[in-house]
Amino acid sequence: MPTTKNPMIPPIPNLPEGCIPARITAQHKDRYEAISAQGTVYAQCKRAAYRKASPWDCPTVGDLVALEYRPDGDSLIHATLPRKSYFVRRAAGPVSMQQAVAANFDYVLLLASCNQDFNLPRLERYLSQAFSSGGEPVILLTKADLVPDPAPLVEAAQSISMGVSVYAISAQTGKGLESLSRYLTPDKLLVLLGSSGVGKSSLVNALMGQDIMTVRAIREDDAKGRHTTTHRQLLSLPGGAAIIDTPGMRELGLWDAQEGLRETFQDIEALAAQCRYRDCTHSHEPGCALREAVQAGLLSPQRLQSYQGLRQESRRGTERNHAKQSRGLRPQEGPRKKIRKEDLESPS
Ligand SMILES: Nc1nc2c(ncn2[C@@H]2O[C@H](COP(=O)(O)OP(=O)(O)OP(=O)(O)O)[C@@H](O)[C@H]2O)c(=O)[nH]1
Ligand SMILES: [Mg+2]
Ligand SMILES: [Zn+2]
Repeated sequence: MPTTKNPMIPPIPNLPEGCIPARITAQHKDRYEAISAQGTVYAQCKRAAYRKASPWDCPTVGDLVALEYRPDGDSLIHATLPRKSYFVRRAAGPVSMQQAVAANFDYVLLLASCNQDFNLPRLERYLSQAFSSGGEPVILLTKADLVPDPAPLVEAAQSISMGVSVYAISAQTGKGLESLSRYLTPDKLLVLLGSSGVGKSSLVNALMGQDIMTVRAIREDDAKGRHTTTHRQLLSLPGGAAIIDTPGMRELGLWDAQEGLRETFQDIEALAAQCRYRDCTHSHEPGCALREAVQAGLLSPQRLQSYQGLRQESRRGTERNHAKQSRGLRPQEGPRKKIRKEDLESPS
């Protein structure tokens, strides 16, 4: 019987009787692939244990679970253990419920490529997702071999990164990969986030030292990816760390990130608190602190624009999800009147 000492499977006290810890590495509908002291196993959720489970309770890639090992047939998952970090999306179904789509990672590697597809507002959006996940974000500018000097792009990314580290790397030449070693220590779990075609799977292969994940050329005309990776997959790296390769953001359904948005734009949110109207749209209202800051040269108009765009998109995403899932059960909202802060704050 193979016993592996894998840093991805820590000892866990008080598991249900007869269970061992296991880490979910992939999901195929109701069937899971996991690593455990028994090696790689296939497993399903134990019916009785998950009868009343919500989508949130169900295992996802990266989760630690309590596993009843069965040598002949699928093993049984008795419990999903609490998560220290996760990405969520709204689960399909009649009620709006959340579902985790990757869990327990330490670092979120945000990838953007040094080609014509480089786009700061998109990077800001990914950053907001990363901040709300509980993992520590790191920005990687991929395909650095395609530009004579990636420094200007690194600087541009730093201008919006809120202190998050930015590295230029190339999976093809290996340039810059050594800067990742500080994140690749044993028992650390990394997750990749970025649009299709930025080179997530290529980075995984470079770190693995062999071609495990399928990689496909991007479209020549607009440099967009072809959605090659369709499932999340956790792989153990040679040094003891592990990495979760993912499909692009759209496939992950991560468009609803109000909370992370707040962190990415802390500076703007702090300023916005000084607008005269509490529900200021920062477009035409008198006493708008944001427009005043732009006029005074204290805030870049592009940054305000990208904040506005993301806020709208995120709000639309939320509304779309709510609408889809509550099927008209939501009360109708009338037109809202502007509320003055003074009206709320002064005792009357
Ligand atoms: N020049 C150059 N090309 C790269 C580099 N890394 C990846 N590519 C190319 O970019 C294309 C897309 O790479 P993938 O690794 O499949 O991208 P992905 O992010 O996994 O894409 P999806 O799975 O669709 O989300 C392939 O043609 C790769 O060869 C790099 O460092 N330099
Ligand atoms: Mg891929
Ligand atoms: Zn305002």
